Amino acid sequence: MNIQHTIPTMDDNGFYMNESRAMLQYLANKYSKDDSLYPKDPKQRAIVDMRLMFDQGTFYHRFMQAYVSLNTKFTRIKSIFTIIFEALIVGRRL
Ligand SMILES: N[C@@H](CCC(=O)N[C@@H](CS)C(=O)NCC(=O)O)C(=O)O
Repeated sequence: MNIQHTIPTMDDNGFYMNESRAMLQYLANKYSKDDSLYPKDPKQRAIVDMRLMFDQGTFYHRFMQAYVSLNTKFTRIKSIFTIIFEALIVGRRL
């Protein structure tokens, strides 16, 4: 179904998709009763596409970079406190 084995993955009657933003575009194109969610007017649609690309290419990317960086720092700080705890409380030598 999805060779990347990521979620979300979608099965629309045998038509398989991954990539969440492409799914949203497909679902709006196929099932929307009007064009309020995904406008047909090129300029209006461009605004929606611009926000989808911003989410994918800028926001998500930078958020994950920040998360990984913070998580790495947190792990390092935790290991320092573990060493201090073991030295002071458990009595292990530094
Ligand atoms: N660009 C993809 C990202 C998909 C993705 O990375 N999904 C994550 C969960 S949010 C996942 O399945 N990770 C597991 C993995 O990469 O093995 C989308 O928007 O759907």
